[in-house]
Amino acid sequence: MLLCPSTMCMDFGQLEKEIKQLESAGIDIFHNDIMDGNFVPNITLGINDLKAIKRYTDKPCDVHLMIENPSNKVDWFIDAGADIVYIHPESERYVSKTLNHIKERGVKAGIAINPDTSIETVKEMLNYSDYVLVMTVNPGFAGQKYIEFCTEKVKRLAQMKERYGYKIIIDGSCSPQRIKMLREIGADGFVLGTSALFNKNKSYKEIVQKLRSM
Ligand code: S6P
Ligand code: MG
Repeated sequence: MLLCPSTMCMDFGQLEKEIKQLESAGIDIFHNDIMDGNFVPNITLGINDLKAIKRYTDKPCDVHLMIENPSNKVDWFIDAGADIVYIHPESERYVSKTLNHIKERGVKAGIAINPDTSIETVKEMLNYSDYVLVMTVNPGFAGQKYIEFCTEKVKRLAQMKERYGYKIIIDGSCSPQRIKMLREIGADGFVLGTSALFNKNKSYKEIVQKLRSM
């Protein structure tokens, strides 16, 4: 099970300490939410934040690009050290072309799909996707409510994943109970934000151990 802490939920005033504590807790991938204020109604991390995070860790770092027309910007993030690049098909005209470009640059490519985006509309893109990030909230903010109808999409994507060879990561309101349920239906990993990991009275280590033992 891939556990991916959402770095926008970290205390950036203690960046190095946060990263080291998350690493020693046993997380797998740092999940970096990049927003442009247009595709989503918020602005969060940018290129310099990614560079700063990379300075303190050798763990893989993804970028979840919630930006309009990412095709001409993916290189900026790959140059800054991204190991996995997620783009939203809703924001890009030639999605497979951009996914292919990401792979040609030697990093992993993924599509991030909004709650309103159906599998039918992204099926072709699965051929070029190493990861599928299933949004179970509308992107933009941490701490939102899980959208129940997304569970069905996870089930269907799980049935198709052997054929295409992608991994399914869930992003949005991943509480311990939901992680257990979604894991059972075939999800491979989870973005951990306020629902499971941050602002709790337990250490990251305790929380991660508990999630892994469920
Ligand atoms: C939302 C973003 C996510 C959040 C994550 C927070 O737009 O893409 O990655 O950071 O969902 O987790 P939670 O548990 O607070 O919903
Ligand atoms: Mg995200």
